[in-house]
Amino acid sequence: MCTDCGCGHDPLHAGGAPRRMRIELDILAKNNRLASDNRAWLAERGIFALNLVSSPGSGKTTLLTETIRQLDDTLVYVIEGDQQTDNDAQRIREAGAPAVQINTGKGCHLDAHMVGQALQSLNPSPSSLLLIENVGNLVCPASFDLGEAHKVVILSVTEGEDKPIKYPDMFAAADLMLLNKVDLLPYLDFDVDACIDYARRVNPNIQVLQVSARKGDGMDAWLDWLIKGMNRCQLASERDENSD
Ligand SMILES: Nc1nc2c(ncn2[C@@H]2O[C@H](COP(=O)(O)OP(=O)(O)OP(=O)(O)O)[C@@H](O)[C@H]2O)c(=O)[nH]1
Ligand SMILES: [Mg+2]
Repeated sequence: MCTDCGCGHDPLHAGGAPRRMRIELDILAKNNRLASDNRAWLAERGIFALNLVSSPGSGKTTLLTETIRQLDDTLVYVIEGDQQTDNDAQRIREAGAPAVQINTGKGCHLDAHMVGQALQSLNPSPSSLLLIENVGNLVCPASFDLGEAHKVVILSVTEGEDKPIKYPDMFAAADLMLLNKVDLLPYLDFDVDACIDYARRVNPNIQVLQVSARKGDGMDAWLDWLIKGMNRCQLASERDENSD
């Protein structure tokens, strides 16, 4: 349970004391203020920021390294979140992008304060792409805004098609679901249509792309989604600059 990080998910004491609820609300309110600061900082610079969320092992880092390799004429920066190790940041650097690793220790999610600090050391260039890989956890990161433009939830086909209805908060918070490891579909009984239907039951507006970070299927559509987002973000920042 997450008392250490204060994210408020406590299966043993669900519906607990009012004091606990007040502390949780204070933590989320403080996080939201810091997330707004991050969002303003990113918007001023026209940086398109995404918060990638999923269970452990869905393929987030593999997707990021492939994305960095394929977007070789785009400035990409990465913030990595894991409880321990800097394995993922090393993988990102090997793929050619600057990365900062945050270790959350007992914590099970990134928060806006951590990301604000990481932004200061990473110092991403204006008009760049910032990819934040959250700690592998399909529950707690849903509650914590980091200042991103979109949450992108990655679900791999080895996890079972019912995850969107079992962990609805995450799929409700995300604007895009990447269904990863589709190269494994021939060996599984995963029902893609049912999975998409479940995701749209909790979030009728969620976009869905089917990808294989390992084999490359669907990567063009994902890269296209990223580039359109970056262009929109840049235009909005130029509009704001001209209206000042
Ligand atoms: N077959 C297949 N395997 C994949 C694909 N994407 C990732 N993997 C494998 O899945 C495993 C986990 O991949 P990672 O990229 O480390 O997953 P992650 O979500 O970053 O993991 P955490 O950071 O620990 O949460 C690795 O063995 C990858 O090679 C894919 O599209 N197809
Ligand atoms: Mg990873």
